[in-house]
Amino acid sequence: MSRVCKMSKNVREVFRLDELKDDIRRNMVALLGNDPRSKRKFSYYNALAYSVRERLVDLWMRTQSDYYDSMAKRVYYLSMEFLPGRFLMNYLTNMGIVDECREIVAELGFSLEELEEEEWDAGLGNGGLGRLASCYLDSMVSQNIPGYGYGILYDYGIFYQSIVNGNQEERCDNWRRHGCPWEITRLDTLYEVKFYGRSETYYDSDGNVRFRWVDTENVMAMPCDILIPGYGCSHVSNMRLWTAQSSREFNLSDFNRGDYIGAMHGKVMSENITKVLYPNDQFLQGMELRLKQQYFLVSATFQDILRRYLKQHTSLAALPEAVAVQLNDTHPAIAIPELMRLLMDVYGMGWDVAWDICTRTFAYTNHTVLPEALETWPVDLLGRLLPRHMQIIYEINRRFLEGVAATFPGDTERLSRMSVIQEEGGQRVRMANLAIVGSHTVNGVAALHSNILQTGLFRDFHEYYPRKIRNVTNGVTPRRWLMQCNPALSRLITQSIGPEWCCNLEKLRELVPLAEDSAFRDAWARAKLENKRLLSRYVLRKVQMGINPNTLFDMQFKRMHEYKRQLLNVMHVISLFNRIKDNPSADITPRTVLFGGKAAPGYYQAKLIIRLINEVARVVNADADVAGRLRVAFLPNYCISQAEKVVPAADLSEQISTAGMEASGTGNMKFALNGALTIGTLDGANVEIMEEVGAENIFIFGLKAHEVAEKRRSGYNPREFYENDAELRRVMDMIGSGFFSPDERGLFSPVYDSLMHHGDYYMLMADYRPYMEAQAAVDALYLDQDQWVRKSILNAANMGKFSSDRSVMEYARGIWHVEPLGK
Ligand code: CR6
Repeated sequence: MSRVCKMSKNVREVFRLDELKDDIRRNMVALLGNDPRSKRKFSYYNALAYSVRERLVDLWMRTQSDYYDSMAKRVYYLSMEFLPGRFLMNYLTNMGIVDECREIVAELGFSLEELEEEEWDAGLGNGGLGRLASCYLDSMVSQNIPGYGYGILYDYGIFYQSIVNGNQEERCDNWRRHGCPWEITRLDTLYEVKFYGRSETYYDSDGNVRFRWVDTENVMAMPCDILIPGYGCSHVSNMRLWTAQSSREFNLSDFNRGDYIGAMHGKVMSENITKVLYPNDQFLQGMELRLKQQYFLVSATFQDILRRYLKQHTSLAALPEAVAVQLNDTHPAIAIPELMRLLMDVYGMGWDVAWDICTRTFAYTNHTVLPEALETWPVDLLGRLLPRHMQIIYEINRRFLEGVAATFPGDTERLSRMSVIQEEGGQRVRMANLAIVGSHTVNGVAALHSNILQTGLFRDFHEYYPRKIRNVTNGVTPRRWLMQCNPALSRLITQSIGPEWCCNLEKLRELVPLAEDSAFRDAWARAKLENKRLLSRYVLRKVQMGINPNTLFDMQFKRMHEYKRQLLNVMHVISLFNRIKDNPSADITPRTVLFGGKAAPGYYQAKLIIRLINEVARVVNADADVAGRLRVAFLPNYCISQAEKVVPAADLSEQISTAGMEASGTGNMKFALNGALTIGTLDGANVEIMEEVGAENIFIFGLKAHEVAEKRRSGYNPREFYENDAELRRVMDMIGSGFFSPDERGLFSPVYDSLMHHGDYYMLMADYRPYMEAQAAVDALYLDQDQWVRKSILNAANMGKFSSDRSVMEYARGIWHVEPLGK
């Protein structure tokens, strides 16, 4: 922390702020070829971005030489997704120059906020998993843990969602079409990535049988770096994102034959690898292109890791002492056979030595137990694309199963459950099993989830490797998710307890006594109201709807998925609507219910629920009896920059997944950190949030994870709830009969049927009444503003645990075995 305070004193000098204005003008001309007298916001945003970025390059190079000089062990965070959002404000926040920059920009005739709005989000991820990776990079570099993020620079990130006649429509997210000032493209660094071909044996000069991968089709990987400034900027790291380039010798024979277009076709095809992010959240699409993307990331990254390592070491034997690789889910798990291949086929090691190095290098994080998300690849597909890897996987499995058989003699069922190769229904490679076998540590992302891994999904593995599976509860960076997105609240907190909280979130506890101070409560409420006003203006701009900041802002923003139960929230809205209609003079707590989230383009049911939300909103918002008491809106295109507006303005955070299904959740943390009260099930990290904030400061309802499992075993009958609960029955009948879709009565039958006729897998019917009761408690508490605000303060004050600084430190000490540099 002292580092940060020291920094802010001479921040003008360190970042040459006196020259910033001139640099912006210079970059307008030199880099953008624009006249500085033009008042184009987009040009000024870019000129500012370049001028900010160039101030970090020096620090970045210094950080890199620090790493070299100290021979520090490095962490490589391999992830198919990063979700950084916008960079400008994050750079300024972490550099500590937001206010200074605001003044300078004003002198140029702009507000910082309007220039900020010119930046397009970097949406290189689907949701929580990608955003977690970005939070972890922020926390690594802010705590001087030498590390890098490695990923893919997709030309098209997560699609742009618009709502047309109530339905989701997808547009491509061509986020770099006007360039991206944060990228540093390394045109001169290219690695070759191989695909297809075959594995052949040969004898080396000592007469040993060796393998080589031949007749391959090659694609080049080019790195693009984006700097990641740590808070206070004593360190600056980067993420390195790969982009596919055709290899130059590609299809030379076609050229020679005069088939120019044929040769170009190959070039174009090979560059397709990094074109587009698969837009599925927790659903395996199983396309060959996706596996190509995964191997492309892994192969390029390992060439880079070994190049850097071999600059300072002569033998690969000490790799695990210098390199820790974290696999963000199984998406990059092909890294395990890849490292084996490199160590054996390229560097000539024997199996046992190579395997020992491998298993001391890798660790794997599991992010879901949903069966449809667990990756398996058909053996013939994987074997065709990566023939040598397939051989290695078979050999890993053979040796592994030998060990299992020795420990559990005669237990063939266990062998087939644990095998890396799934036999039933055509041979497939189980990537989770491969990742567990090839890693020294496996972790879940919240206590409950890790427990479910140990006793459920990975139970056999937990019995075989009793210390391998552990927990590291997720966290979020307080820099972006409080300091940057919520200046009103941050200012108040800093005035009250000093600035240290943003690097030591546990400090927020000092707010606890202030919850009893009515002047502080007033100030807290004013900050919330200010944020609600800002959001109201945004909603008006986005969906042309006025919302009243003095109503309870009830928010559910996350990917659309049945297990997250947006539908349960809609059922509550319909119930409120009916209560008002039945008794128009009823005294009810005025609410604004806001939704946001993308559905995977092929996920029919999730898209239908978006439509239902919009149709319910249409009916509710048009009703004169309801006016002023209930409003509903779906905000299109939920993304990081939208979250930064939504999160600070929430009163109530909806975290209502079926217990046992949300691995952790991180939105739950962001909302509570910004003073929202949570209504939620005992799922994922909600359990730990309750432990931290106290059961009296959170609205917990519904089945617990073990009860859900028990009900599934013993037979669950959703109809029973329908028959015994008139209010629920009425809601269901309205959905099923077309009350919300008068022009297309059967539109929502699939929603009705999934609950009434197809078993209600996510148990909404069972949780409806408990949810309604919890919502009634919310209403009652909101009427007592003093108590509500008190609890809001206590929520934020007790969120210290959920800083990603804490999570990253647990990984560093317990899994990566690295220490912060300079300590
Ligand atoms: N969808 C989990 O569902 C968790 C994040 C980050 C998820 C979510 O509960 O918070 O990962 N899982 O750990 C996957 O993406 C596979 C997610 O974001």
